[in-house]
Amino acid sequence: MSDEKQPTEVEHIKARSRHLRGTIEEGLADRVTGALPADDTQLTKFHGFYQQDDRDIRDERRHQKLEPLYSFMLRARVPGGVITSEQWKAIDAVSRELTGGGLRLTTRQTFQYHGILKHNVKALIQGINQAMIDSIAACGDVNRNVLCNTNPVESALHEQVYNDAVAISQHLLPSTAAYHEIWLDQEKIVNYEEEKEPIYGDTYLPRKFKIAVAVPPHNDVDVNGNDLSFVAIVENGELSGYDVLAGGGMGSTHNETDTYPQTAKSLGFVKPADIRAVAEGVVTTQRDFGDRTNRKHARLKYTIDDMGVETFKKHVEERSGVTFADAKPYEFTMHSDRFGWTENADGTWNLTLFIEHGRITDKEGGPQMMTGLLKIADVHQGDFRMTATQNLIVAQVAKAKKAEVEKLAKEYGLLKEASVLRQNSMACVAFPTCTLAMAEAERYLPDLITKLEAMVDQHGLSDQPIVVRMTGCPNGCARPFLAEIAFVGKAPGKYNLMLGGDGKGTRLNKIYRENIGEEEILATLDPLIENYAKERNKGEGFGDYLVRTAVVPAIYDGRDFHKNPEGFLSSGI
Ligand code: SRM
Ligand code: SF4
Repeated sequence: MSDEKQPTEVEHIKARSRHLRGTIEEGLADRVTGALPADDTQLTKFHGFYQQDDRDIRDERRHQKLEPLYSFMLRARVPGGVITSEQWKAIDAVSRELTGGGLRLTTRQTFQYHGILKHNVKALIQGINQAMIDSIAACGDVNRNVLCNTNPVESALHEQVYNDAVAISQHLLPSTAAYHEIWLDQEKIVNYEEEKEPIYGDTYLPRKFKIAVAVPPHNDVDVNGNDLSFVAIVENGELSGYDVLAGGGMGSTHNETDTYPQTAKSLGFVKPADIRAVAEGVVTTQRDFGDRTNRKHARLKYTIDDMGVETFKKHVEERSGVTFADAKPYEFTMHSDRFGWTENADGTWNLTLFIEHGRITDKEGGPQMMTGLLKIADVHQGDFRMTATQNLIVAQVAKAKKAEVEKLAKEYGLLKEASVLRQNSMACVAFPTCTLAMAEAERYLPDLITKLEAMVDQHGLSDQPIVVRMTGCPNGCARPFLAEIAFVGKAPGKYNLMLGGDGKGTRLNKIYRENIGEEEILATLDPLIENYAKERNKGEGFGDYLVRTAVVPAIYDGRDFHKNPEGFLSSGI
């Protein structure tokens, strides 16, 4: 047998899928099982949905000799997270009729439905498409939902940047008609061999691919956690172009040091007219050079780290026909959303609602958030904007409508008081739906935050924003490795405690304690918080303080993530 590394099984599945068709239709028609054939569960991701099962009752079902309670999670594609009131009403109706209930705003400015039974998937996809929302390429080895800054300070500029984000998303969509054939009953292509995928080719990308567009000083989209980012450069009040960053990503595997989170590297500056060509150049370089033999080494960050930024940049320049100019300076000062009312340049208003971990439901005996948002959609003529930190902006509210929107938001528990610590927290879905979760996240972080609130209060820091994130595993879905404090799940009730992000999303944190439970988390953080309260410099954030006082090293390159330089309290882990 040859020593040459072989493509992974997923590569074979893509290659024989006839451009993502596989046997999805046959699998849907099979009513004997609630599941789809294993190969097709890889392909459905490209159509926006994942097969899952309720992990809370997995053992119970096994004992009863029943198959797991399979259901599906569907993620929509909403570039920049903008959705009209009419669309909001439609997605609400679809949720009530065809899902396990509620909506889940994600860390990439879109929404997910959970608990969809197999026989409802098609009706659901048709339902959202009737509202002009689709789920094409929301998941899978392609470019996914394109992020764009949502908190416009200068509205006209934001509009322009948003249009660029939509254009990139559109440009990088797969060409296959599979989605329209399977879900929207479009006539089938007879000779699919003639169907072309000009950008992706027949096996698509080696791995998922993510793009963000940011407007400094806000880094709400976490440019460093994306494969490709465009940072708007504003000169004399006009958009002069974008600084391009490539090779960011969060995913890693516990105890495998050749996997790591990475911050994106600068490629240089380009004009607005060039961004589509550059995006395509980056994508096709990754298509051709990304590692198809090991999915843990297949993201763009490894391609770039392996070939070097300069070589990568040359490939992109050759393919795009665009020469990068020197990067221009910009500064990020904010990582989170601006809650409450803010005024737009055109005199309309935005109301940013804090939606804890993006979960929107009508809770039995609790807030009826879902209904509240529906009522707001009934009276609101502007749009809704989902943020990259799982929150929701009721955007462009006419001055005359402000009082009515606010009254509804209060009445339905959408404007509840939350500490700055809570507002700056983010957790991934994890249990019970995520198949990869090792520990709780969304269901546990709210309680832990309550305990941390007491701690920061005690040390007089209740007004200090500290970015806290939790994930149920090291895949990094809430971008934990860019937080000032992060908890990364290792086992039920156990987390790696990560410290040292800079509160702006430009520096990675570092593991400080491994595999610890709540008691030890609180006991470890308390003296650090106490010292911070006493010793911090004016305006110094918690993460910056920890780096200055050598609790953790400053990590700007993921290749240093597992190193343990001498002299830090975190050393030796
Ligand atoms: Fe994620 C896989 C949820 C953003 C890195 N992610 C998953 C799956 C689909 C689990 C699976 O493969 O079976 C999770 C479904 C849970 C569920 O029940 O809903 C899941 N990811 C999410 C969401 C919903 C988390 C949230 O709480 O909002 C986010 C949906 C974003 C979206 O709308 O597209 C989500 N995932 C992210 C991010 C953050 C981002 O993109 O800004 C990351 C880190 C950035 C990155 O990609 O490097 C992320 N998710 C992963 C990975 C690790 C990828 C890697 O490079 O190793 C996986 C696992 C995988 O791909 O093998 C994963
Ligand atoms: Fe699941 Fe892990 Fe992503 Fe959390 S970080 S949603 S546990 S894959």
